[in-house]
Amino acid sequence: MTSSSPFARPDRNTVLIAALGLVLIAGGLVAALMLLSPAVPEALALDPSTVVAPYGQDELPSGAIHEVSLVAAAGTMRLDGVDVDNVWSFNGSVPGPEIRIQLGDTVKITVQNDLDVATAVHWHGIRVPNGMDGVPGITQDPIAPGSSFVYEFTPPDVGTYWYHSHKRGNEQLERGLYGAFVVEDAEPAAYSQDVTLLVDDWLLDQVGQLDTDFDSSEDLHHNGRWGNALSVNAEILPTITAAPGERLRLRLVNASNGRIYQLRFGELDAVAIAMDGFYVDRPLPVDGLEIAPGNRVDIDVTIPVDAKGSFVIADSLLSFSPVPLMTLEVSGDPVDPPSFAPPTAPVPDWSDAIEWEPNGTFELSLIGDEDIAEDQPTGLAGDFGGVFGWAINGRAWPDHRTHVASLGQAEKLRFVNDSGAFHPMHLHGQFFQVVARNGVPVREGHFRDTVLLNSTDTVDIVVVPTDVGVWALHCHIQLHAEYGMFTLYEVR
Ligand SMILES: [Cu+2]
Repeated sequence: MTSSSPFARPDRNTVLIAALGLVLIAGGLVAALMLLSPAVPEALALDPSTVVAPYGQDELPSGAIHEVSLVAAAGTMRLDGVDVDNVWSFNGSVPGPEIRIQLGDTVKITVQNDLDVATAVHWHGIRVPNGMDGVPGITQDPIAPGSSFVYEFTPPDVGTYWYHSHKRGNEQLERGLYGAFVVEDAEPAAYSQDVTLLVDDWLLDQVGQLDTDFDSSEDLHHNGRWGNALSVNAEILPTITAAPGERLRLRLVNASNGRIYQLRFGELDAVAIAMDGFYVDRPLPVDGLEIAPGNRVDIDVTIPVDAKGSFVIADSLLSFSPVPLMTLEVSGDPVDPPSFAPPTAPVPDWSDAIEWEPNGTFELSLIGDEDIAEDQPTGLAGDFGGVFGWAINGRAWPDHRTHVASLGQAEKLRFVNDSGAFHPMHLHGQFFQVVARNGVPVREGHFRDTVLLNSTDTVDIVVVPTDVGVWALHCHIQLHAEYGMFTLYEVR
């Protein structure tokens, strides 16, 4: 950590103590509520057409093709006054170039790998044909050093997405291989500014260089790699400038390897209008919303006409020590605030699913070497060190059981977290709704592609599989996925 950095390295023990506190409370609750949940022999009838409709839009391809070239290579990044060496980025910048298109447009993206190691790029949250999903070894061969791969697809949904390396993410994401991907509304609401904010935390050493222990055993055993320098668009405590009365759409992406954020806007009135790309059915308060690795949240904030000066937007996950993320500097002549209702979209109510039996249960845990076969190939990262792995149903990748789902057939899945650590579970290729937490029905009013499980949470989701193929289902804490918490979800 550099002496000029205002941020203290997060104390992992503090995070763990907080997590374990939740364990005790939630554990009892789960046990009590599970006993109360009736077993239903068969899922209630549900017409998939009523639930599939809000996902896709019948937009025809516009015919516009955006040819994009992304070159992955090592370079240098200026952070907190220091040239950080051996950052890996797309086109020499962190984040990589923002890809911003209209609904119906096609992208043709050539990824050239000028790194010394193989890579692949995943378009997080975008429903792409399976072969374009960027999961090496599953949907494509890794892009070898010196070679390239062309991704071509037409995103079917508007929203805030992002792209990132899906190969050895604990190192490649951490070094900077990510960028934003926005599919604009056909008729965008009249925001004064539309700003993309990729939030990331860097783990820097004493001289401001990247800590290169990407496989730290301590991080691996706990909640992944948490950095000591919080950045937005790879800038520490950047400033957004706005005039009084302006209304901003902030598209926030959590690009961190492991860190979870809870934003605090202070005196500013901010509501969430989209989660993981999709509009919510009613605006949600932003304060207190958990934003886990992989999650996106779109925020609608209006600067009061009589406001002036600086407003700090902070992360308050650890409420006793909020960390400033960025500053909103209000200056200039006031403007008339754009007047329109925050954008929303209808989201079907699947709360009946509380009665359904899960079609699949995914127990998340840490397993020791006695559970891992000696001849088992190593994990995605390569090296378990023969000690332990993060597991789904007792199996650490590549040991796994593929879950098979039927196209268009709604199903409930249950995640059970017994591990004492956080796990933001990410399903590729489909969206889902959370319908229960710890046996208690919830109506979130939005879809997701990534859901956070606190240390002993049980979470039920409903998925209507909309795209065939073999999709990844994994924890988005990069070290957890890399060391086994990864399985497959096949839609036939
Ligand atoms: Cu995890």
